[in-house]
Amino acid sequence: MRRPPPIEGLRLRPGYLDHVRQTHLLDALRDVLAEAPLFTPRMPKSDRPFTVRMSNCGPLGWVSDQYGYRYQPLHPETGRPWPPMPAILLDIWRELAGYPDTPEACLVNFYAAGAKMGLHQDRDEMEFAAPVVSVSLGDTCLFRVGGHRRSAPTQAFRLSSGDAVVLGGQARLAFHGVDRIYPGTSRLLPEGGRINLTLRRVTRGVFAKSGQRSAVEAPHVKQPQI
Ligand SMILES: O=C(O)CCC(=O)C(=O)O
Ligand SMILES: [Mn+2]
Repeated sequence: MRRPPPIEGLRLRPGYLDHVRQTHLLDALRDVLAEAPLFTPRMPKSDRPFTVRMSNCGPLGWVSDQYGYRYQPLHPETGRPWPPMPAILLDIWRELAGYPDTPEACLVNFYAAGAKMGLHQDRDEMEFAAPVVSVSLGDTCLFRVGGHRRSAPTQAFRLSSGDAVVLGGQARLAFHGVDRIYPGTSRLLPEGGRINLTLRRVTRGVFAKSGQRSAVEAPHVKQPQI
């Protein structure tokens, strides 16, 4: 079989998080979800519910309802601010993103056995120079990615617990989605299912704008306590 052509800017890191880091991340996520419970987003035009349930952490969170797709600082059901991003997610961004400013949103997707996500572009952000960094936990899924048009050819591969994907460069605006999950392929989540986390920069970063190195990378600058 012919190998599909590489998609510029798409980086796959199979096994990026070992089991210990996966359990640390899951513990941190449990705290996030206790403060910001999963909600069911709805499609703006049809008002149909997504099959995926969602939450967020960080200063901004992605939501979808009859008024459209957007980022907002408050949980749509509790009205409270999203919880801060756990340090382990900031570490992952620093390791993988290659972008000097911190992420502003981490979208948490929970896929139960029959859930999926149609082909879409992540384009509600104002900053496309920052990649979207994705980490998966729990059951394996079939992830699909293509080009800048919905009709462009796509390729699909499996993402397992601990795998990371970076959508940068040309791939930043590539159509992508999740065709299905494979129930029972991981024992990380006691009830089964899949969690996907996507770290996003929403606004143009101050360090990116000025071309400076960020405080998190510059060794002489004291780290803020998070
Ligand atoms: O679940 C995934 O792997 C992808 C999620 C995604 O594309 C999104 O939340 O925008
Ligand atoms: Mn997406």
